[in-house]
Amino acid sequence: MEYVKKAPPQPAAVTQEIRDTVSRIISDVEREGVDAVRRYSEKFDGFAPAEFRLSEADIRAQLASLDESVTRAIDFSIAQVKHFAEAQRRTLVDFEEETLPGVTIGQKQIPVQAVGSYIPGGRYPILASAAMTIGVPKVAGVERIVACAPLQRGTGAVNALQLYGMVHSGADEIYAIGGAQAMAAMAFGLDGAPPLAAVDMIVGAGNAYVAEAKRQLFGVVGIDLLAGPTEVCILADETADPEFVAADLLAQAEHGTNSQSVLITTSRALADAVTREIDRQLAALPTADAAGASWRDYGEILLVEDDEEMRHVSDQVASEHLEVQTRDPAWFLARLKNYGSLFLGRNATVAYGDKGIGTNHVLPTGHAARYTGGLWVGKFIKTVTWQRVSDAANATVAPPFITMADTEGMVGHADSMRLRVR
Ligand code: HSO
Ligand code: ZN
Repeated sequence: MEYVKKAPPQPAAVTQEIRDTVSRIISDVEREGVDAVRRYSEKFDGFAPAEFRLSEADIRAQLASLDESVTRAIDFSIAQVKHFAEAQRRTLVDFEEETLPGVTIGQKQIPVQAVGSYIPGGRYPILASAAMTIGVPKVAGVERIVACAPLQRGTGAVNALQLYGMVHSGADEIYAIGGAQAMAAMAFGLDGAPPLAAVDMIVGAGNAYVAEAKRQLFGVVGIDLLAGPTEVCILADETADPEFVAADLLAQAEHGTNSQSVLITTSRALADAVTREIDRQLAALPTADAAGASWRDYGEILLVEDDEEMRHVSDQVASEHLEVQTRDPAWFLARLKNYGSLFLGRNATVAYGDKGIGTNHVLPTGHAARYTGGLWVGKFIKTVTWQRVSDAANATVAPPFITMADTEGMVGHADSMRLRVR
């Protein structure tokens, strides 16, 4: 493998400063509740509303005059994401098996009862977030979904189109709280009238502070995964269109100044053409400040010998999004092991997934694709187990287990089993 473009070394994304700040916010919210949330909202958002929970009337007023072409687009996105989540839900089944005569063991799917979803603000008011983190737990059967979103700077309000997404994806309660303080508020709950009751699990992407808050709150509540800066990797051979490849690399690069875009190719001619295309497209891209910085500091082009090496290097990169723009994408689908979501063929651009073609856009970053997939309906469902034993089956299972317990010195365990065969 040869680097046509190699990213210079970069500092770690999560600093000690972020860890310490988040830890202070979390313990303040745990101890002081709503007072701490108010203080941090004023500090970070420049404003704290009298009431953090949006009332029905607030919501109605905000949704009254939205651009219908945009709300229709959001409806389409929510419908596609829920459709696929419903199909995935059907793969999670309850079943039982008689593993020995009289021993019946089963599994059962039970939705998490209360979920807190974070809808990020940041550089762009992403309109598909709610479908991913509210629409999907709704399909899972979660009874109560709490959404938190930051106030937009200067307006004193949550973004109205994001709010539309939250309401239409199925949020039951919506709070105007942002950042690490939102994650702590959902995890611990907040007193007040009405109170915010603590949830069981917090999900959603956000900035480095939000991700760090989830990491520190894991255990108090469940989490989905730790989403860092967006990543895209594209596998392309000489059949790929350099204009498409460059556009897809830059699309994810515009997220921020630290998004990672990687091209792995078997064709030096394509590598050179994509390099030229990136410069050409950046010159006209209104978001070139971010996209250009990301490409300069994190962008890479790797030249490999053949498809076999391409898939091997790709599995090491373990990118959040992986596009395959090669002669035979099916060959890669059958063999690739590490990615968050795979986009096959020249038409399947990552942006379709981002905006709601149906797959979830909350996906593993920072090499986490080695051990997990992304957010999906199954993350909101606990697969639990049960067992039942007939009178006659005691004679089969008790003796070996009594032997084990006696050997371990666990007399109480042994006695509880001996009673069954007395
Ligand atoms: N690429 C982001 C999601 C997104 N991009 C939404 C644009 N809109 C993380 O997967
Ligand atoms: Zn994106």
